This record gives sequence, C-alpha cells and structure tokens, in this order.
Amino acid sequence: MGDTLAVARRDEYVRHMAELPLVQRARSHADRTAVITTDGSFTYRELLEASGRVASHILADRSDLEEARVAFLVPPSFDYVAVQWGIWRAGGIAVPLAVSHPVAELRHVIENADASIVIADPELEETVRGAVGPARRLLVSTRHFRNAPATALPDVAEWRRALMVHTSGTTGKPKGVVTTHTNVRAQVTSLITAWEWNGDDHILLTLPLHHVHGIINVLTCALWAGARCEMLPRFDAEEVWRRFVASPITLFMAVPTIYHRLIVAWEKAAPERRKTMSDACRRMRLMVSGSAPLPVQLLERWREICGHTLLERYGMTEIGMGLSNPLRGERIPGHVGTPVPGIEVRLVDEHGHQVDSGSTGEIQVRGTGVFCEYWREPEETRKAFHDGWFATGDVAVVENGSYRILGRRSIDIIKTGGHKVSAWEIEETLRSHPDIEECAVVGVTDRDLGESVCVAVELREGCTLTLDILRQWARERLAPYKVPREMCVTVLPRNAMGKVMKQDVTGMFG
Ligand code: MCA
Ligand code: AMP
Repeated sequence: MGDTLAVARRDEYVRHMAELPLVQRARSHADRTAVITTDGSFTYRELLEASGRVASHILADRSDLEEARVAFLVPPSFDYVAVQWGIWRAGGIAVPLAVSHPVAELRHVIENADASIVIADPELEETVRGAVGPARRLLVSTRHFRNAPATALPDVAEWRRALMVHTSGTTGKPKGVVTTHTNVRAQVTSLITAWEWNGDDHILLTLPLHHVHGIINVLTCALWAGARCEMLPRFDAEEVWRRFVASPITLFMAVPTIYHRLIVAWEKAAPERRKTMSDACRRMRLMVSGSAPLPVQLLERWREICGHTLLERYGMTEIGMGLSNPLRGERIPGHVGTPVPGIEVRLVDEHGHQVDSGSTGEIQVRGTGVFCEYWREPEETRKAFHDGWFATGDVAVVENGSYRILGRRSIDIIKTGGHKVSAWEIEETLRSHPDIEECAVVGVTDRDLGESVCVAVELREGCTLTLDILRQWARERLAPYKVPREMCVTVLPRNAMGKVMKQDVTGMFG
C-alpha cells in the first residue's frame, strides 16, 4: 500500500514537473487567493481545477491541441483566466478577442488566427456566432466547462507557441503577434524582478484583456508571483477610486488616459472624500504608467494628488516591456528609463548604424521576451528584424543615461487611449462608405486620449455626410477606439505628386 502511494506521489510529482512553470507555481500557492471579481474570490486551487476542466473539455478525444488556435471572447473575470490557462494546458494557442469589438473585427481575428475552436461567454454567444459565420469551427460556451470531467492533460514544452495578440501596423489589417511560453515567461520574470512583485501584492486590473499590458504586466505577473488580481469588467473612474479606498491594493498599472480620468474624478469629489482617495493611493507601493507617452503635467498632478511619482515604462506587443524607470532610485519625468532585465536596447540611424549617446535613433530590441513571429506573415516577420534585433519604429534619445521617446517613424500609427490604431486601416474601411470619395485619417493631440482619431473626407458629388452618421456606420465595422471622433469635409491637401499631406490635415483639427 505504502509503495503504491509512493509511486502515485512520484507519478504526480513527475507529471507536475512537466507542467508549464506558471501552473507548477500555482500548485505551491494552492489556497491563496488568485482572482477577485464581482462574483467573489477564487484561489489558485480553484483556478487549477477550473482550467483543468476547460482543458479537458476542449481536448475532447485529443491528447494535445498541438498549437491549435483557440479564440475566446470572455470579459475580464475568473472565467477569462480559467479559459486562458485551460487553452495553455491543453496545448493550444490562446487568441483573446476584444469584448468591445464589433463582429467585423472579431471575424478578422478569428479568420486570421484560423481558430479551430472559439469559446464564448454565455452573454456573447450570439456575437461570436455572427463572427464565426458558416465556417467550420467548434463553438463552445463557457457554460459547458462547469461540469466537465477532468482528464489527463498533455505535457506542454515551453518552446511551444502560447499566445497570439493582434496589433495594428502601418498597413494592412491587424496582425497576430505570436509569443511562446518561453517568451511569456521571460516577459513576466523580467517585470517580477524589475518591480519586485511578491506574493503579498494585490493589483487592481481595469485594462482590457486583449492587449499585452493587461494580459502580461497585470494578470500574468500577478499569478506568477502568487499575488491577488482584483478585476473590474471595464474601466470606470468612480469604481476604481472606490476599490482604491476599500481594497488592500499594493500595485496599479494603467495608461495615461486612465490617470487623466482618475484626476478628473478626484477633482469632482468633495474635500473630505478627496483626502480619503489620496490616502488610499499613498498606501500602495507602486503605480505604473505606460502604453503611451505620459505628459509631464499629468505626472506632476498625480504626484500632487497622491504622493506617487508614476513609474513610466515603455513596451510593445511584440516585445513585452523594453524600458522602465527604476522602482528604487530617481524616476525622470518625460523619460522611460533603462532596459528591463533580460532585454537589450539600442538606437540606430536610418542606415542601421548604432548612434552615440545623445543622438536620435530608432529603438531596436533583443531578448528572450521578444515575440517569435507575425502569424503566417513570414515576410513581415523577416522585415521586422535586423541582425536579430526587432525594429520598433519608435524614435528615442538617451539623455543622462535614460531613454526619452521622441515619437514614431510613421505618422500612420496613432495611439489613442493607449490603443494602437492604423490610419491606413481606418481609411481603407471608410473608403467603402458610399458617400466618401477619399479620406485621410490623422491622430490629433488630445488631453484625454493622448491622440484622437480624426478624419478629413472628400465627398462624392451630391453627397452629404454628418459625423454622427459616419460614426454610426463605422461602429459596425471598426473597434470603438478606431471610430473617428471628429470629421472635416474638405478638399484634401496634396503635394505635387498628388500625395495627401498628412501634416496639413492634422492642422485642420483642434
Ligand atoms: C469601451 N467601449 C465599450 C467597451 N469599452 N463598449 C462596449 N464594451 C466595452 N467593454 C466603448 C466606449 O463606451 C466608447 O464609446 C468607445 O467604446 C470608445 O472606447 P475607448 O476608446 O476604449 O474609450 P473609453 O471607453 O472611454 O475608455 C478609455 C480607456 C480605454 C479606459 C482609456 O481606452 C482603455 O482601456 N485603454 C487601454 C488600452 C490598453 O490596454 N492598451 C495597451 C496596449 P463612445 O465612443 O460612444 O464614447 S499597448 C501594450 O499592450 C504595450 C505592450 C504597452 O506598452 O503597454
Ligand atoms: P502596442 O503595439 O499596442 O503594444 O503599442 C506599443 C507602442 O506604444 C510603442 O511602439 C510606442 O509607440 C507606444 N508606447 C508604449 N509605451 C510608451 C511610453 N511610455 N511612451 C511613449 N510611447 C509608448
């Protein structure tokens, strides 16, 4: 009997040793709280059980999904995490879908990933059905996981593909950025070290879970560390302040627009309440800003209100985080610091030569966290790398040993509310509007959003168009943050070659 038990224990041990490190680590945190949502608190043990059921269900009679793409449309919740881990444990590639996206955008992601399984929250099943259309893909509701029996799961080697996050480029529709489990581990452990994550941390997640910022920096880092991740289904400034006050939060990470909106909400509050809000922030150990430039005035106002100098860092879907101000030591306003652990950064000129300190150059990055490929885009992947360095398209300078981002090489990439959008993609869509002859989309500086998506249109003869009608039409085709906020009907300014001069278009707004 004793021998049998010893063998069983050894088998259990061997089986767990072959599990992904994130899952192995979760076993050692078993009874600690992992996730807190509006539905309650869930331990690491519950997460292991729930993700095991997801994995068993989607495996059906297969022993390993062998990198099949599994797209999932689940709002930030315990189910989201169980599904993401379930896909990983079954050997699939997790392809998160955005809850705010219209059917047309969801369809693009599902088709681009060539997902064989699509998982939906019960409330979003109809939307997903519309996005899947007549194609042969297995559609599964998260309802089905509740009573699924747990079966044996495959060993998933770390070099295998794990995650596909879609991102916009200068041209074309969003591409699938693929990272392996090794890449994910490197991205996560880099931040665990840089920001000293530990099991006593408690983070509030208020970011969408179809971007690296929410998925890696917040959720996966928390779960790797054995910490608690408290989730809101979506950002709401008042609710965030309530949680700051009520929960033992130690960490917060967000985009500048969120900090701006939190300041607006703070300023509207009564003096007594303001003090409570500020005191709640002072209890935290770290507040981080990223995904878009943090204006110095915003950093200063936040410091006045909360006593925190926001730690600004720089990252990209393709690389995870690249540069960060220090956790300990001076954080320089307007700067993004130095390379995070495990990442090398260099600046190169237009001829590909590394520039001297103090000179401007494109940021190039190398390290284990860097993605492995754009999904089924070998040529795009090849072009993105130079001698093994990933070219970000962002321009920076090093001053006093710290990087300062100066902008992007392409005017056609817009950052709005922390979302990266492609002017080219929006223009392509708007050109299919029956009243639009030609158009030019630009990002215009905006206090709240950083940049706001604006469009100048030339109309077809005899046509009229209002912003409201255009927005309504565009909302069915584009993610909400790609829908233009302002429109100007005009004759587009062109140069002698007939090319639209985007700088002049930008000048038409604001
Ligand atoms: C938004 N909308 C929605 C939803 N979310 N509708 C239905 N369901 C939703 N979940 C609607 C809004 O009401 C709004 O409608 C419209 O969509 C525009 O949305 P958005 O631009 O998102 O504005 P917002 O709702 O006002 O939210 C602002 C926000 C949000 C909270 C700052 O944009 C946000 O969460 N941004 C973070 C993005 C992010 O995580 N980026 C990281 C990528 P209407 O138009 O009618 O008002 S960069 C990255 O990952 C790299 C690695 C990095 O460096 O971090
Ligand atoms: P995404 O491709 O959505 O991951 O967005 C990555 C891009 O966001 C980068 O290429 C930068 O242009 C921008 N970005 C991220 N963090 C910062 C930052 N701290 N300052 C300026 N730009 C940033």
